[in-house]
Amino acid sequence: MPALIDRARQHSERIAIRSGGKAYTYQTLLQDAAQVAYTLLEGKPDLEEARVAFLVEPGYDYVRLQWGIWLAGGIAVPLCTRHPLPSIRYVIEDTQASTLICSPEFEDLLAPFREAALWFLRLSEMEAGESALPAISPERRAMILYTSGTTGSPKGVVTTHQNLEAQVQSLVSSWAWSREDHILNILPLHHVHGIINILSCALWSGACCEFLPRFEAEAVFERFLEGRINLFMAVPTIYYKLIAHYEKMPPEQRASLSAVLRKFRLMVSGSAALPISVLEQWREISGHTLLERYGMTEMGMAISNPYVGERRPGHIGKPLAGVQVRIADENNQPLQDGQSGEIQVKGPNVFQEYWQKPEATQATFTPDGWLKTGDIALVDQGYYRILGRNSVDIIKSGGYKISALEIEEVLRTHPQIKDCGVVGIPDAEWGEIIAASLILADPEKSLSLDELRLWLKNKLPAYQMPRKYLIQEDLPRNVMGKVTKKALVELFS
Ligand code: MLC
Ligand code: AMP
Repeated sequence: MPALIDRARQHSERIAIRSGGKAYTYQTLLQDAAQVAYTLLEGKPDLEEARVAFLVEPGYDYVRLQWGIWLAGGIAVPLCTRHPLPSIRYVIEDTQASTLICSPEFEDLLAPFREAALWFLRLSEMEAGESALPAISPERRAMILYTSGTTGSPKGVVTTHQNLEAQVQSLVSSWAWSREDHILNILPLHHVHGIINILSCALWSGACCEFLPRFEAEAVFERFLEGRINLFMAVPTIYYKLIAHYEKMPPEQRASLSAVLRKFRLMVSGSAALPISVLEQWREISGHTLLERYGMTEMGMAISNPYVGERRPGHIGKPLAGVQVRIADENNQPLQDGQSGEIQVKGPNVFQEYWQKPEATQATFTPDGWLKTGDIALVDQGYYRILGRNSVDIIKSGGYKISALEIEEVLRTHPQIKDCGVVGIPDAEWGEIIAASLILADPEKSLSLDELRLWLKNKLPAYQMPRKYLIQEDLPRNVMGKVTKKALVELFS
């Protein structure tokens, strides 16, 4: 049994999950996850790393499915509840999922798969069983999460149970998690921030993870005011939105909220650069200097400001326990402190492979096994500071990593669009927002942007939608004819 699940037996009577107005103990979670496992196994001894894709809102059902898949020896493939059908189809087909599980609200969306040769399971169909569950060794593959890159389609990041345990253990010790902790989880559960840093660290520690199915500032503050929650982790956009909501509240409500926030043990920001202005405003409101940390789907967390000690604004901190980090030049040679280069990472936390993409896997590691993150940084008086990325085609918006090239590909399939260029432009709330420059197939015919938005709606998730458009005769190009994205960013700015 994976160590994360085995440990739950030490906390059986404690509350593991609060969701949908109910509280579930570790004991209940273990029993319900075993039911999922028996149902999936159908009497077989082991799922042998079959991919099980599942689509449920963040909450208790998500956790029991994830644990059930692991107990049965499967690979968990969480699907994004906000994705349109083409993105969901891509993941199901790319992983060659053998089973698809969903809650009732997603049955219509997933109806096209009912005919496919995969097993379509409803949440209500879980059965009890008694036979022994398979032994799962730590090297076995546990999870596939999808991430966008600078080439090709999204890639499935495969992590083993060992990788996940290393990612969790490093955070649990660095941030002093304990069974007394109670965290609110408002992040999507198809990315490491919500899955590892919040959910799995809580369950590893015997703590309680409380869910809201989606982020809403008012609902978050209501939960805070109940007084149980003592830990919070989110992307900078969420802190920005919380600050905006706080500023609209009447003074007496602000005072009681600030008083509650001051009692929190820890508040963390990550997944994108935390603007110093947000850090300072949140400090005014809550009394906390947000702990900023740095991570990536392929490795979990690698660098963090200290739990005890100076949290330096504008910096991501120092390497976490058990994680090796270096700054390297274009030839993968390590650089001195103060010199800027790529962040490269090694350690048991680093993922195993991109699902069935050996060339992409090889390209993301140096010949001596360092993960090339693509993030450019330098070490400044012992603290890492991010300077940018080595590709303009990667955009971070609301904490989501987005490939400009994938959006361009979709736009080019529109009959009225001959060519296009997509860029991220700086934005205080979202980090970056997506902007698209369009070259029309027939300049005589106009293109309605409202119609374009409607057309895109079934093709791209909301967070990948361009927010600004420019119609041009041609894109800015260099002497070689290559589109210069930096010039495009300036046009929008
Ligand atoms: C949504 N909207 C956007 C947008 N996303 N506008 C600009 N840019 C974006 N990226 C608009 C919608 O169109 C809508 O507009 C309005 O905002 C509300 O939409 P929503 O979908 O309801 O948004 P909301 O739920 O408020 O989403 C905001 C958010 C979300 C911050 C909660 O983006 C989020 O959950 N981000 C976290 C992603 C995450 O977990 N990343 C971690 C990756 S792991 P209108 O006009 O219709 O109202 C990783 C490693 C690491 O990075 O280090 O952690
Ligand atoms: P993802 O691929 O979605 O896991 O996103 C990983 C990327 O998020 C990293 O490669 C960084 O570019 C970015 N990131 C994560 N944390 C931070 C941070 N604290 N500051 C700046 N960028 C960050």
